[in-house]
Formats: sequence, C-alpha cells, structure tokens
Amino acid sequence: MPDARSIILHQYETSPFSEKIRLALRLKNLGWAGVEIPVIMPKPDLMPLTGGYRRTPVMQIGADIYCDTAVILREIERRFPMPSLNLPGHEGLASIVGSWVDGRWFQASVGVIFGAIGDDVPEAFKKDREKLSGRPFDTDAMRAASPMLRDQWRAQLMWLEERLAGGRGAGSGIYLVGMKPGLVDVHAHMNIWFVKQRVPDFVDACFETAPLTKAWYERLEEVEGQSAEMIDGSTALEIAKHAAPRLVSASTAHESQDFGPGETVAVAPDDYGKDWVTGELVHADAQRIILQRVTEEAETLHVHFPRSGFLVRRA
Ligand SMILES: N[C@@H](CCC(=O)N[C@@H](CS)C(=O)NCC(=O)O)C(=O)O
Repeated sequence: MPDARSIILHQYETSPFSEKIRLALRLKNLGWAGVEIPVIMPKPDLMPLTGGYRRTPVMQIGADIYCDTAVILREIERRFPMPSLNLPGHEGLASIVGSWVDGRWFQASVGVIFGAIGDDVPEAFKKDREKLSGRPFDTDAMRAASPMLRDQWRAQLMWLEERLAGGRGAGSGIYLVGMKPGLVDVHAHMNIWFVKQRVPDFVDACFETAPLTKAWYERLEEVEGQSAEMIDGSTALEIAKHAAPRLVSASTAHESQDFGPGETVAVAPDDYGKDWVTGELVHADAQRIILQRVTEEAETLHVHFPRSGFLVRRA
C-alpha cells in the first residue's frame, strides 16, 4: 500500500506523456503506484488535487502534486537521484530535447495517428479534444494532411539516426549521449512509442532506413523495471489528506511581475487545456512555481508547475 513518500502517477495506459514517466521509472528501477484516470473529462478524483489542471500525467507524492512531465522528471531526479538519468552530457540538453519532442514532434505524431485511425475514434473523445484544443477535430483534414505529416515525422526520427551514427568521439555510443540511457533518451523515446502503439506498420517502415534508432528503441523497450501497484483515485485523495506538503522556503526572488510569497496567483498551460489553477504563491524560481491550495477533499496541498510552457497572473 503506497504511503506519503510513494510516487503516485495519475495516468492512463495509452498516454505517451505518461509513458515518458513510466520509462524513467523503469530505468531508475523505482517502485510506484498508479491511478488509471479517465482519458476524457470529467476527472472527479484528479480535480481536487490539481485545482483544475486536467492534463496527463500528474504525479503525487503525499500532499505535493506535480503537473507536467518537465516538473515531474525534475522532482523524480531530485528525490531519487540514484541511479541518475541526468548523466554527463544530458544536463540542460534533456530539457531542450524535451521541448522539441513535446511540441513539434508530438503534433506530427497526433496527425499521423488520427490521420490513420481518426474514423474509429469515439465521438465523445473528439468532442473532448475539440474543447481541449479549441479547434475542430477534423478527421478528413487529418487524413488529407497525413502523407505530409508522415514525411515530417520521419524527418525527425532521422535526427535520432544521425545522432546515433554521428561522432565517434566523446559522447558517442549506443544511446543518444554515450553508453548509458539518460533523460535525453527518455524524451526521444516518447513519440516512437506513441505512434508504434497505433500505426506500427508506419514506424516499422521508417525503421528500415533507421537501423540504429530501431536497435536503440528496442534496447529501451527491454528495460523491465518494477510493475505499478494500481490504486483508485479515492485512495490517492486519502493519502494526500493525511500528508503534509514538503517544506519549501518561501521565495519569489527575481520575479519579473513582482509577485510576493502569499499572493494569490493563477497558473495555466500556454498551449492547450488552458485551465487556470488558483492558489497562494509559495515559491517561484526560474524553473518552478508552487501554489498552496487548501481543499475540502485533501486539506493543504502544494501544486507544482514548470515555468516554460505556463502562464502566471495575479488572481
Ligand atoms: N506538457 C504536458 C503535456 C501533457 C499532455 O498533453 N498530455 C495529453 C495526454 S498524453 C493530455 O493531457 N491529453 C488530455 C487529457 O489527458 O485530458 C506534459 O509534459 O505533461
């Protein structure tokens, strides 16, 4: 049974961003608990924890709630540093690669997948994603754009092939940076996994001209790690309720908008699913913002967001 120190990942099986975290947990051989959350809204057990952030995954450790894979990976590395995934050569570079794969390559992946299977997608899913993105879920347009998106997708896959083939000096090896898997590999794996789940023939065809990437991907897939203990959302809420957030020094130094600790602010993603989460500012630095929220269901929580990709305003 998980406790206040356990990693609880609110996720769903088919979510590529969740798979990014699951791969990191496998590589670090960490035990974790999982809550299978709904693929579409409503998410009644998640909302009390996040205060309105609906995207997937969310990590919980006791009464600390981590929204977005960038802040989740940072926290996993901070709390469980050994074995490290932030190996020499991965520092900083991993976040740069993460930003690329979460943005441009993910958008191409979505187009490739729904261009292929869009007609089989349930109506409720389409409606939910239209609301999330603020754009029509137009399967005809996706099918029409599919050949071009496939080319774009393969072009990005070939960047990995070039990296694996290139440079025989320091830093070259069987992973993207050297001889051991690290955070750069964790990020780069996500879209291949995502498309392979839904359109495996296309990925296999791309692999024919990317043998090093195929071997690299298969090496990562062989890592077993620990299996999750699945719990339900109400158990996760109980764990949060009986835990206290980790102590953190109140600090908002160098804030360009002059926020002070204790001020009420709101945070939202800047791309899609722009749901504002309101709370009392506890801490803000260049990479992270932490809001305190007092809730009926889980008492006091600290909700963590990354800075890049998020907007912050006075509430
Ligand atoms: N920047 C976010 C992106 C997360 C994201 O877009 N996840 C997808 C699923 S893999 C999502 O939230 N879809 C809508 C949903 O699950 O409600 C992160 O890195 O965690």
